[in-house]
Order: sequence, then structure tokens, then C-alpha cells
Amino acid sequence: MARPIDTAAWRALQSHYEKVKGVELRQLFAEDPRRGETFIAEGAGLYLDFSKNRITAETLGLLVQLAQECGVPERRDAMFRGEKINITEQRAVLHVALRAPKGVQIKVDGRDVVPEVHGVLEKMAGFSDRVRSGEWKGHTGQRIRNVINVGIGGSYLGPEMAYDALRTFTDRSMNFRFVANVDGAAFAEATHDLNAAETLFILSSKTFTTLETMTNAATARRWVVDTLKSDAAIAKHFVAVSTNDAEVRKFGIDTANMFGFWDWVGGRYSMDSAIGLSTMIAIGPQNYRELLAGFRAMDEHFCSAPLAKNLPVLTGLLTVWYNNFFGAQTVGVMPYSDNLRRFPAYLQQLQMESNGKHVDLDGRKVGMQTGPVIWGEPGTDGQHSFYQLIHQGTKLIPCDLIGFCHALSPSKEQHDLLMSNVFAQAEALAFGKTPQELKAEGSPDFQTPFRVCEGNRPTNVILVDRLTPHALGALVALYEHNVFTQGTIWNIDSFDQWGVELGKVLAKRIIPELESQSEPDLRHDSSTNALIKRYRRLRGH
Ligand code: G6Q
Repeated sequence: MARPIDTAAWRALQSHYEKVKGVELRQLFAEDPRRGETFIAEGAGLYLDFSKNRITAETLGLLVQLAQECGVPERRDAMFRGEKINITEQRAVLHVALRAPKGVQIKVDGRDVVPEVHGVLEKMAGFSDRVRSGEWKGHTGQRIRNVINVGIGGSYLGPEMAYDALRTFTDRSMNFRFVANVDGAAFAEATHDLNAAETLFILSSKTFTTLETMTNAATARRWVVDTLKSDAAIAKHFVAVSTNDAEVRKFGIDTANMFGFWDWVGGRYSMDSAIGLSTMIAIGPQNYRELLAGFRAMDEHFCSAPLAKNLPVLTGLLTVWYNNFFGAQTVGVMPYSDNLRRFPAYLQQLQMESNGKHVDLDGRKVGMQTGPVIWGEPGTDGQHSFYQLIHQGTKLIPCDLIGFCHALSPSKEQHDLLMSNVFAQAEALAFGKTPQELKAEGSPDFQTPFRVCEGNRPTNVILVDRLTPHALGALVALYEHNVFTQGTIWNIDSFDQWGVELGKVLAKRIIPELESQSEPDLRHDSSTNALIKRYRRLRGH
């Protein structure tokens, strides 16, 4: 595939950028009074207003041309066909198969995977129903009231985010908690007020070898066995979600209580696989099917909408525009929904692990900026802290503001107040406050320079009817395919994570050096050696 910088569109965008870089949003809106109605796109129940971006119709045309020249449609189709587009791991990338309807065929190595996906979904639904109805009992015959997902990274962030997001759809008589960190405080906090006899652990790990998860799983097993005074309790208090039958069996879990997935589902793309078991128990199988339908609706939009009206393609291209032409280093994602508190953290992994890459698909240095830093907090909280820098700082920070037309809470007035902030922030970021406006408002002259907001700060506003399972699925799939679009433009592998693998290996080498009773023979650099020695001394070794 062509390097992006070798395409005609990239060259054209470079000279176009020189022409438009100083253009003000004020001017663009003044020149085209209908801009706010035309620079929009809709799909899968989501409305995207991208009019407050520093683009003209020509920019949009060139960006779409870039997507074409970089082969976004072809690579998208290759992904949906099950081709091994994760080339460094020689794997298909088929999270889209997780929500494919029955009857659709998606083949990996000649085998249709869709029936297997539905087989697992049915097994999950059967189990979820049994837990929710109280039919599945703990070892002492008590009903399960607490579900704890033990997993980290892709086996944690999605389930936790989805649980928070869909709280209003959950069974409120049950507690759902998430243990990820190897810091023992995480497990202790999650269980301190719970009765082991009423607690079910879902051990979620694709590999079933991840240090943090295996450590917390062992702690959980000890807690259950010690409290309930029987090894047999494991059978009723532990289930596993994994691709590794052998390790699950070794842990003592009957594989009848294991929910499988496949190597063609990447960790950060797995919240709608069996990794979503805690989500399904929380919201019930029917709502989970709605979640999958939302994902699927966005998949269909991504595959069928023209590129210039395609939400993931547009948002992906806009990120490339700011990242590679304006030199923006970050993207802010601000959901105006308290229930989406963990959404920025979820997107952080999705995007930064996928597109934080320095070589292209041919193993050459990419020679340009790739994935931006993703960050954010829910609105309106962020407005009272870091928005200052977005409004008046020296850095360009494109932001996505996500809002919902209907509240899930009973208070309509509070929802109008919340949403007024979405619209006001997008307006203020785009148009700012001029010295003239300040003067007219009676601002004293000495304060004027400090109070001026230059504006011209770009935002996407994503408007959704209400935060339902369907809407959440569509939103997540929007960002999955947005990441895909960016990665395809940069010609990188968005589906491997060798940097994460490195971290997993490094700590294992140091553990014995921290635990050893005798002075270890440290062979690190002088800084690491000194830190380890100090830690050992303070720990009394
Ligand atoms: C995701 C990453 C990573 C992974 C965790 C957990 O894409 O690969 O975040 O999900 O390291 O791995 P396991 O599920 O194998 O425990």
C-alpha cells in the first residue's frame, strides 16, 4: 500500500493547508449561512455535526480522496472478509463478526465463524439467565448477589465502561465490580463488604497467563476457599472467559463453565465477545442483543455510507487533518453523561494501543506523526478544570463533545442544563470572544487582553437520542472504525501491541530480585539497580 505522503491527496492537502491554516471558523460560518446544516452526517442513530472544524468543502474533498488513495474502502472490506490484516501477528481482525447476524458468512481459514459466535452468545445467555433468576446458586446454596470481573486492559476497560454506561438497565439487586490492578488494594476494596457465599468471579483473560489477572484470580480463589472452607466451592464461584482451555482447566474451572472467544478478537476490541459476560449478566441477554445491534448498525453504516457522509471515516480523517497538518498532539473526548465517565479511558486504550505505532506495514519508520494522545472527562466536570487550556491556551486540542437528547434520570430540567453546556462550549470554542464584544459588554480595558478567547478551536458534536444499549454499541463501533480509518491512512498495524507485550515480560524478570532473601546480582542500568536496592532496603531485606 502507498505511503500516505506519496499520494497525490497528501501533497494537495499540504499546499491546501498553507492556504487555509489561518482561516477562522467565524469567517467560514459567515460565508456559508447553511454550514451548520450541511457539514453533518448521520448513521446508526448518531448525528455528527462536524461544521465547527477548520475545513472547507475543498478540505473535505481532499481528505476523502486521501481515504480513497490510501485504500480505506478496500482494507475495510478485507477486514470484513476475514483476511489476515493484522500482519505482524498473522491474524484476522474480526470483532465485526461478534455482532454479525445469524446467516451471514465470515470465513477464517475457510471456516465460517458466525455459527460459533452465536453458539457462545447462547451459552452466555443461558448462564446469565440462571444467575439473574437465582437458579445458579453458590456453594452453600445462597443466591449470587455479587459479580466480580477479574481482568485487565482489554479484558477490563470495556466491561467496566459498559456497566457504568448502562447502569439504568442493570439489575439493581446485584453488585458488579471490576478488579484489574495487581495492587492488592483493588481486590481488597472490591470484596471488603461482600459475602463470598454470594459472590461469583468471572476470570476474564484471553491468554489466561496475564500476571495481574492470574495473581488476582489466585487471591480470589484463596478468599472463596478459605471463607467457604471447601475447594469444591470453586465450581460454583468461578467461571472463565478465555481462549486458553488448558490453563482454565489447570486453575480448577470446568470448561463447561468457560466462555470462549478467538485469536481474531483483539483485547481492546473484545467488549462484545464473551468478555462482555458481566455486561450481559448486568443488563440481561435481551439488552445485550440490543447492544450488539447497535454495533452492527454502525458496521453497516461504515460499509455502505459514502465516505463523505461516513461517520467513522469523517472523524478519522479529521483526526489525521489536525494531527498531521496542524501538528495537534491530542484529542479530547468529553461525554456529557455521567454514566460515560469511563468512556474516555476505554477510548484511550482503543486508540492509543491501536495507533501508537512507529513503523508502517512494511516495517519502515512511518516518518510522520501517528496516533494522538486521547484523553477526556465527562462534561460538565471538565469545564471547571482543564477547559481553560482548551479555550485560551496555546495548544490546539480538537474535541469530541458527546450529548444525549433524552435523560435517563427523572430530571428534565437538569438535562436541559447539561445539554446547554454542550452547545455553549462548542459555540464558545469555535467563535470565542473578541475585544469588541468584550468592550460592548463593559469589560474594563486593562482586562480585555486576558478575557479574549480567540475561538477557532475545533469540535465535533455527536448527538444521540438517549444512552441505550443500542446507542452505546453504535458509539463504540464509531470509534473502532474511526481508529481503523486513521491506522489505514498511516499504513500501520492497528491490531498488534508489541509495546504492551514488552511490559508483560520486563516485570517478570524483576519480581525475584525484589523477593529474594539474599542480595540479588543486579544487572540492570545504574538507575534501575539503585531503585531496586533502595526498595529492598526500605522493605527490610
Ligand atoms: C489489548 C491488549 C491488552 C490485553 C491485556 C489483557 O488489546 O492486548 O490490554 O487485553 O493485556 O490480556 P489477557 O486478556 O490475555 O489477560
